[in-house]
Amino acid sequence: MARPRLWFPRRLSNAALERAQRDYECVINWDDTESSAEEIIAMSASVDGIVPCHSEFFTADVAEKLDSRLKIIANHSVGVDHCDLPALKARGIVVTNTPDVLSDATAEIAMLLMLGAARRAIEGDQMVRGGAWDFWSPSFMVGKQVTGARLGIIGMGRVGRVLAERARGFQMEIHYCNRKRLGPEEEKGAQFHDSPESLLPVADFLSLHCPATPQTTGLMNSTRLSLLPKGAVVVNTARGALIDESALKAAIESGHVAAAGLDCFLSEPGGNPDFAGLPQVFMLPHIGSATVETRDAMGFRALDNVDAFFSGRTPKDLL
Ligand code: 8YV
Repeated sequence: MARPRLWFPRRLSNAALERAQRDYECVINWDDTESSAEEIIAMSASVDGIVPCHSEFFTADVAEKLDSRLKIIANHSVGVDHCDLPALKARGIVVTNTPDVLSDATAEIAMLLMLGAARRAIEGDQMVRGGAWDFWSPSFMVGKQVTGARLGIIGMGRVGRVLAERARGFQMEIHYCNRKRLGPEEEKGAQFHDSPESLLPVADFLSLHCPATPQTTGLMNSTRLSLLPKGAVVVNTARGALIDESALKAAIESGHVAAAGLDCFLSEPGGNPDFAGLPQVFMLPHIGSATVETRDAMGFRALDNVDAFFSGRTPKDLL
């Protein structure tokens, strides 16, 4: 029997692509450019599976036009807001993701953003790097202390729980809001809040870890930002859609929010140029899961799902 044919619209790690080429007939976009809806639709006629990233969009319109040859979309991402799941299901296309394996790397970036935003890393780096450091005083570059502060986590899934674990190393007091309260062994003393409205007033630091859905889009709007304690720090490593970016900018400009650490934006790649003039905003280009170990693990997890599907088993991460 001919080997299934897979399309890799982005350049995954070498180890993942080597394994894929060993086991499948592969079409790899070595140029690593983004693909348009038309290109995705055209490619679906000549492959049995696609292993995309969050940068390939499978909207309802695309789903409707995909060729019936395509059987599985094995995402190389945990987030699947780029996929219209009901529309793909209606076409009989199996969709999987890669949970678990990126939790450590993403929690590391959340910690980095939290520390960097609180301790003014960007301002400091720019000053020293630019040769503009010509003064020192005890009242110079004073930031906000992370150790012992209250951390509010919205979305206490895998990444949120790893972040809580790292934050405990900084003696932070953990508060969280989640659809479901965790059991005591997972909560580890963290305080549950049944709504963002209850959580936000105690969040000296706020970190977002929930998926982007129609319900969470614009979650952090001006009303909710105003519920944070004055001088709070906002961190986002989940999805740009969770934050109303102009409301965040206004909250930083007014001083209500002291700083923000952002790894994702409404518009990607590119980010929001309106933040560029604000030294209080520490920004990264969506690299939460970008470590060698995690990229390999994500590629392998996506391929595990493909292997299961083509050998007639239910993929572990079937959505
Ligand atoms: C990835 C992500 O960088 O997993 C996700 O949802 O946003 C990131 O980890 C990306 O999707 C890699 O394919």
